[in-house]
Amino acid sequence: MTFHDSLFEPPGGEPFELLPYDLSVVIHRGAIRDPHEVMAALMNSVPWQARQIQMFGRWVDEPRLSSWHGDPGTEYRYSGITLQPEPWSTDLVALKQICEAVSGAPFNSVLANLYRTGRDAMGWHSDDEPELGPEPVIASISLGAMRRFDLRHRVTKETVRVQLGSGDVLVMSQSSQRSWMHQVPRTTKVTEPRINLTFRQILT
Ligand SMILES: O=C(O)CCC(=O)C(=O)O
Repeated sequence: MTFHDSLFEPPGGEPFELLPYDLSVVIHRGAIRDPHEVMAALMNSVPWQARQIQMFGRWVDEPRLSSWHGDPGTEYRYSGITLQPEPWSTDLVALKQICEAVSGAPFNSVLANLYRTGRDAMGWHSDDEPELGPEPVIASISLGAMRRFDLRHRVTKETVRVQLGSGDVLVMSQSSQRSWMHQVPRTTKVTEPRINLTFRQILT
């Protein structure tokens, strides 16, 4: 198992590739300025929803709150549900533009997730829905509580772990969604909320 933490990171906070092969997941530490203010604004302005999703044939509560925003026509289907996009807010457009500048890719939608405490989580999955295309670029903003993010290779089972802090941006691209799965595991150590925004380009 490979464990990446700040010991392995280059000094000065320059972008850092997390994956050893079948790339690419690059972390941009502190790419969002004033993350505390951004988090506070999104806590109040995003229409957070508790949903039920289908897991192994049963309907269960999603272990987090979420909200899907995007251009008209950007439907998102996962775990037995189809989300129609909420409109963009000024804050979300500003964050989208930062992600487009950081990644060099365009985005037409964003999934916002609110992890209320460490009890909320995201299980192992890849963002490999057909509407994202074969090699999607996904930019992921973290705000609020620091949470562990794990990546596991589908074949070799090699695992990469990283702590995502407030203001960090992760850019996942190339074959990474085909070759690697990711999760945000449950933890009893975190009591504060975290927001994650994954900007995506849905093929309409
Ligand atoms: O919260 C995170 O950092 C990851 C979110 C995620 O995996 C997703 O939205 O697909």
